Amino acid sequence: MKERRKVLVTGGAGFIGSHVVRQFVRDEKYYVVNLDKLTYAGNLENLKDVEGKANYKFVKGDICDPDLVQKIFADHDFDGVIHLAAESHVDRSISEPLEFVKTNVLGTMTLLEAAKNLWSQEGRRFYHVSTDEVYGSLGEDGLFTEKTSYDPKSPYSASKASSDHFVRAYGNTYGLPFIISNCSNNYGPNHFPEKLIPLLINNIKNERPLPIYGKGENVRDWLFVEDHATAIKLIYEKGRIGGTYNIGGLNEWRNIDLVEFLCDLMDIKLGREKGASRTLITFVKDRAGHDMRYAIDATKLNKELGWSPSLKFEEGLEKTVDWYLENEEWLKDVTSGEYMNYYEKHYSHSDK
Ligand code: NAD
Ligand code: TDX
Repeated sequence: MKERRKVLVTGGAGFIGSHVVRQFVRDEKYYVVNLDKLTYAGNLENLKDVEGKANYKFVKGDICDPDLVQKIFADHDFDGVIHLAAESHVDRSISEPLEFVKTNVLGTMTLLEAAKNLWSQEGRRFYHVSTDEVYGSLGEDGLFTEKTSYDPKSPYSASKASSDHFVRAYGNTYGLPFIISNCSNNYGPNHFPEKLIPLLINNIKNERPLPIYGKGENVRDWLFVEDHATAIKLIYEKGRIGGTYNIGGLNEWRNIDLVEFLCDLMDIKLGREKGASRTLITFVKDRAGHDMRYAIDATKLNKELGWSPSLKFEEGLEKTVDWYLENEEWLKDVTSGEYMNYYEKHYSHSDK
């Protein structure tokens, strides 16, 4: 058998990362090393089905640790890096902005330095997975394109914009072969229940209040996580070096409309009276600096690489609700903190 292509995925135990890792491990031509610190957002239960596969290795560690990162690069001679590790929750970035600078900016720099110093550039690619939030906030009209100027407005988006800039600077200054994609809001299985959709699913299930910031008029463009992971694999394999790709679902929802739709869907799933869950909706103080609207134009990705979302939102949301209802243990472990013990339990007798 031909030698496998080695790829380093960072943040592979998180929400999107676990779907990316799974897609690459399923493809036998890859050998995947997953470097993840297992912060509160990292959960190895997301990856039970790939554990023990011959073409997969998990390394617990911090992308901000230069010795570790350099050792991993030296040990594996990767063809490429898919960098997803980050602090990802906007509300947390408002209360703890420095954590976001550390991981998202210094962590990215640590990886870039290793790639610059330890890679011969030929044939490699450093792929940074980023967000549409770097473009700021839209008014009622228009879409973010790859040419939209950066205008980040939260500490989270400022840290992601900064890391995007550093990736491009390493390309320009040192010739590092890079690709960046900027994606809209994801939803789907394994989403940590601090983010809107899984938080709502969990609260509806437990008949707890559904906190809606402000008037619920903010708009987000939602994409099923598997479709994002498919786009990432395609861009990694076929995207143009030095290129930027926007990824999005052309699927805008006002928060309040989404919440009402989800309430009605879950009433059916849970056998509750129609309208029961809507009574849980509670308007709360708005998020500081809350971006009004995000919406992505993914025409370039569609035209150049033929990608388009595979699922309609209604189907994706139903799949997501079904997953949460069928995976009660996952949700229980995550909300109780039990999942944090998983690493100790599963790896205490192995060298991983
Ligand atoms: P997540 O918070 O679910 O997961 C982040 C992962 O990174 C976790 O497994 C965590 O343990 C790991 N991590 C954090 N700090 C680390 C460190 N210092 N060293 C090593 N690992 C560390 O995030 P997500 O929602 O899966 O997002 C993944 C990436 O995609 C992020 O870069 C995010 O900015 C980007 N993104 C997310 C969305 C979205 O809707 N969730 C949309 C567009 C882009
Ligand atoms: O309790 C809530 N109530 C509420 O009204 C929460 C958690 C959110 N919201 C609103 C804020 C947003 O308008 O719902 C919308 C979605 O919020 P989040 O799920 O926190 O996502 P958002 O802030 O849009 O950012 C997400 O998408 C882009 C991800 O967390 C980022 O990592 C990604 O880059």
